[in-house]
Amino acid sequence: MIAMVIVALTTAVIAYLVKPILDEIFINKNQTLLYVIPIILVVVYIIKGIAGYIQSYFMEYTGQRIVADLQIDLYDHIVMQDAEFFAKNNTGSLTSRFLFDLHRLKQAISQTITGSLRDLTTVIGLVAVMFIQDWKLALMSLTIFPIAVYPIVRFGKNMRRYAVGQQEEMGSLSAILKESFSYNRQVKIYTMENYEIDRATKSINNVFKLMVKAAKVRALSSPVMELLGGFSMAFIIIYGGTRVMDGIITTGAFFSFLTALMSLYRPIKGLANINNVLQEGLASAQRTFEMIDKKAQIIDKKSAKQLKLKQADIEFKNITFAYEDEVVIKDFNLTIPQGKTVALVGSSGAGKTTILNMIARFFDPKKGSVNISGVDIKTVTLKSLREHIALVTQDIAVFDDTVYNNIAYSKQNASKEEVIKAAKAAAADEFIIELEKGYETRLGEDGNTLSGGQKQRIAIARAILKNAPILLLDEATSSLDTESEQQVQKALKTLMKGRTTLVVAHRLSTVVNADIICVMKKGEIVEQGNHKELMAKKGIYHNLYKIQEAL
Ligand code: DGT
Ligand code: MG
Repeated sequence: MIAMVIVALTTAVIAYLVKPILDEIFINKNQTLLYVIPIILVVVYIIKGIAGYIQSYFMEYTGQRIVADLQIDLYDHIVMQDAEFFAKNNTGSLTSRFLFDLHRLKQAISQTITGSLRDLTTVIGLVAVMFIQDWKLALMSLTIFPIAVYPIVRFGKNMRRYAVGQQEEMGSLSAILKESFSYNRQVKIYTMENYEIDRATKSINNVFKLMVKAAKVRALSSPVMELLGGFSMAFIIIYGGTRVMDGIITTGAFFSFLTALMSLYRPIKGLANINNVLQEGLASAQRTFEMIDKKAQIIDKKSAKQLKLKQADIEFKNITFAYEDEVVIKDFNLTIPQGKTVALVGSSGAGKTTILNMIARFFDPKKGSVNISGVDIKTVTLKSLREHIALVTQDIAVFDDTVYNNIAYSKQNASKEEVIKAAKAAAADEFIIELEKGYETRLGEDGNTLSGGQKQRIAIARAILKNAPILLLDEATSSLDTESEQQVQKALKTLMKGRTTLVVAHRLSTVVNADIICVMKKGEIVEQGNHKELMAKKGIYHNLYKIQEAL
């Protein structure tokens, strides 16, 4: 801020110096001042240069630091959000908020808060010079000033409208691009290339139209401004010239006045533009802080204790669960005895994944409690609870990192031997060593270099490495071929030994060995027992099993 004030002052001083330059050097032909004034001028420019450097650098530094701090805050915050938050928010829009909103916020900060201060002090300094040189002329000029400022404001408003339109259109264009590129095979098989080309062309042309409109305003703005400048200049020359001829002011004073007036253009333009930038920045700030103010619902209680168990049993007690207002589980009761395996089977949408999600507290039930070895999981810390659980899900998550790091994700300090052992147990070692760089191969986005079954085995190896007392498998072997499924099943069998396991599977052949099988329908258990008992019952399970056997 100090540097800014210095920049403003030196700008005014330079305009002021025009008077002695003209009057003393060119008109009075003063020999000493011929050398003194240029030296003063150079010194003033040096000061202005240094102050200008300092203020630009710190302005940028502050703006960037604010963005970086906000990004860190926002990231911390988003990562800590509940599963519900991620179910509701589109990852693309989260990313765009993260990058673009904060960038615009930075521009608003550097242009309004800091830029306006510099422009305002500069305007004050220059107007002061104008009044010092000739207050009457200054008053005259300032009354015609609003006429000159009006078009600037007008142009600014139009520009803003086009900018907002551009951003929206760019957003839909990027959605079109993303979809048509990543669903490329769908586009091809349904021969929708032309449809997609039409869609993209329309969107690209909309962007083009808005860009051209903005260019038109921009191209028009400077001739209009110059013309207005020309008019005011003509008026000032007539009025000021008369005053010089009448001997009221000196030639130097007049030119100093003119210099100050012309130097006003840039800071005034800056000030006129502040509102636009500020509005955009405020919109971004609002979106950002909405996100930061949103508190996660599933967090540790103040009195939360550490859960520390070698073995565990799980009990669902009178659970009622709803996504928003839609009840999907009602009065659900189930006990998974320590070290036993319980399987959930049943039609798609029955609520199996939902049951699993509650154990890890991705979601909390609306009523009832989930207890682990008699302890309500809401009374322990999330971290200690989740340390007890290994999870392999329907949607397999592979990070864009090496195979080694992908497996070691569940145990940061795992040794190389442990990782390989886990991979072997998951029947993954065999294909990993075939990869170009073995365990050091990078998997690429979404693990695109692997097949679905290979990714699944990596995820299973990760779960094996964690060595947790509770194991949750949600369709963990669904994308394996029969041979590797058998291998993985064998691996899982060793893994399940002594662990409390909840398995969800559509293929009943994978659950026949479970200690208890629960058949679910619309959020309720409709049949329960081991394979033999359920087969003898000749109910839903029996039917399902017969159908699958026939396939
Ligand atoms: P699956 O995986 O196809 O065999 O089906 P389940 O048994 O795992 O079903 P689940 O628990 O994913 O879904 C149960 C019901 O809840 C189903 O009607 C869809 C609905 N549902 C699942 N996840 C969400 C969610 O995140 N939000 C909302 N509003 N509803 C959800
Ligand atoms: Mg499911």
